Amino acid sequence: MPYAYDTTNIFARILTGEIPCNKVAENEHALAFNDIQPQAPHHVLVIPKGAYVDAAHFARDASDAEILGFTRLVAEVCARLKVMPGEDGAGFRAITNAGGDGVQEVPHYHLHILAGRPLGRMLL
Ligand code: DGP
Repeated sequence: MPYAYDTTNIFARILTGEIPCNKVAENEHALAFNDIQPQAPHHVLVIPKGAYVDAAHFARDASDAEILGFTRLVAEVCARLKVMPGEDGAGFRAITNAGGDGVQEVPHYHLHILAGRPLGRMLL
């Protein structure tokens, strides 16, 4: 099934530099920046630089290099935030919303990294 990617979505415009962001880390394939509506003391969004709508689209169509670059940037963000599990009781939660039932607002794949307080169990 082909995915229709909306090139005008807000994260596409952050990637072009049209809209500013508070950058946390970046590599060839991915960008990490602070969420504009933080739900925890640390709330970072990691996005691929390629045009992927959601996690399933990315997992299916991204190249190995893109997937590796994205994954390594997640690790870099956790290291920068000092929330790698094992570092003084730290830890984090990584979640992604997709589609209507997932209540995804921005149609460019993004992983939420939440940390900095006990996050409690996910009760849905
Ligand atoms: P989701 O429901 O997973 O699509 O969440 C989208 C997130 O994106 C939400 O936590 C708020 C954040 N967000 C929306 N617009 C902007 C923006 O212009 N800049 C930044 N940094 N974050 C944004």
